[in-house]
Amino acid sequence: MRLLHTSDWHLGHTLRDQPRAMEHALFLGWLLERLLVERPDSLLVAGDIYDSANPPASAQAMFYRFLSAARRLRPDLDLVVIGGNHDSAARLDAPHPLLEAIGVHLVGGLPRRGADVDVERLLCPLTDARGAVRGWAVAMPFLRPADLPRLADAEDPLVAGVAARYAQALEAARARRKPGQALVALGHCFMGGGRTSDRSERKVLGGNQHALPVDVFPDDVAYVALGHLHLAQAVGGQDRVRYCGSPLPLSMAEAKYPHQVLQVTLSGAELVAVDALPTPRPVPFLRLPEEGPLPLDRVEARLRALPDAPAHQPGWKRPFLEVRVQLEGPTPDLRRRVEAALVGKGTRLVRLEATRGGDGTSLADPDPDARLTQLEPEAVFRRRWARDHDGDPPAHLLQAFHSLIEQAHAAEEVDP
Ligand SMILES: [Mn+2]
Repeated sequence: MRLLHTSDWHLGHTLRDQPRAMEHALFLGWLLERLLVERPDSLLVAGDIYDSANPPASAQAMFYRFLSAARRLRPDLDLVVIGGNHDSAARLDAPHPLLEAIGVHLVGGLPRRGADVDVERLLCPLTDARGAVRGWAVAMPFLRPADLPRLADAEDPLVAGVAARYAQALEAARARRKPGQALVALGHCFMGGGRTSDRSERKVLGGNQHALPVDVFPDDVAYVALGHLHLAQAVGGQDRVRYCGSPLPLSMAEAKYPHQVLQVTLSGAELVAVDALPTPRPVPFLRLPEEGPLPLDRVEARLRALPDAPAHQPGWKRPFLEVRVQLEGPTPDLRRRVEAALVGKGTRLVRLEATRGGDGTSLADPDPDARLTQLEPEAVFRRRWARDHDGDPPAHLLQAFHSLIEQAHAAEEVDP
């Protein structure tokens, strides 16, 4: 039996207001092609379908078009989808009656039957091309604190609560399973030892310090298809517990990740192989200068040396660009100068990082005898300068500062 494992699509994502819809459409087209070419028995989507709890209608349409096309192209495919921390559980679950009718097993949030967890709804048989059951999936959505049993005595009640929910569902799957059938789990959670990326993965469960230990998934679970971390990785040195990562970079920090979906091969109840299928990267992510921040005039020269945009380049194909500048003094026209150097280059400036000199210290002196309020204005100005810049402030700025102070005093005298 073969599974395709993907997660963290973040449909509807924008990078500094730049839409990613074409990149998502190309990824989903590529994924449909994989369903036809590799012919996996199941497709597992481990959460963060959408970038936000309130995704644009166009993102929802894209998701439903994909599900409908996947079903049409592969009537025998098991489609299993769970909600992530970015998704609204209720919104994902709303079309459940329709999705169930076309055989899509989607669990947006922890299903309830009265006060109890509806464990049956978490279970999904995994079948082969002939329709024979080859395994059981536990489709556990992202769990919010309200989903967890109260285990006040536990060392970490949140972690213990999540572990208890998995244990309960895995037990139900074991009860269904016949010898030789594989046990598979889906989850959207933060595992201990996982490597995160800056600025992209929202903290889950009261901060990432609540990391799940890998033994939440006992050895009889042949494969764990995880979502949440955007860097593809095996957890705790175990091949069978995997984050597949996001198919696209969702921030500049993720530009160099090997974006992929995972192809998982099982034989009976055993894991045989996990192979990465790299996803297409139609839009380049550039970080300039590559070696780190440089003074503005040198950065401007680098930017002007970029090749001009190809003729008829569609807007969505324009490279994303991060520019890193080392500032030597106040540069109020920084953005304008960078943008001017980029005219005709067909890039999209999504991040302009300015590194300053100075000692970075606070304006208030640690010496209690020299409180900020007791300092002369010029002394405050000099400290402020020293925080961000090296050397003394230039004479013309000191002069300008004093003339502002005089104007402020004059205004005070007229209009107290
Ligand atoms: Mn995510």
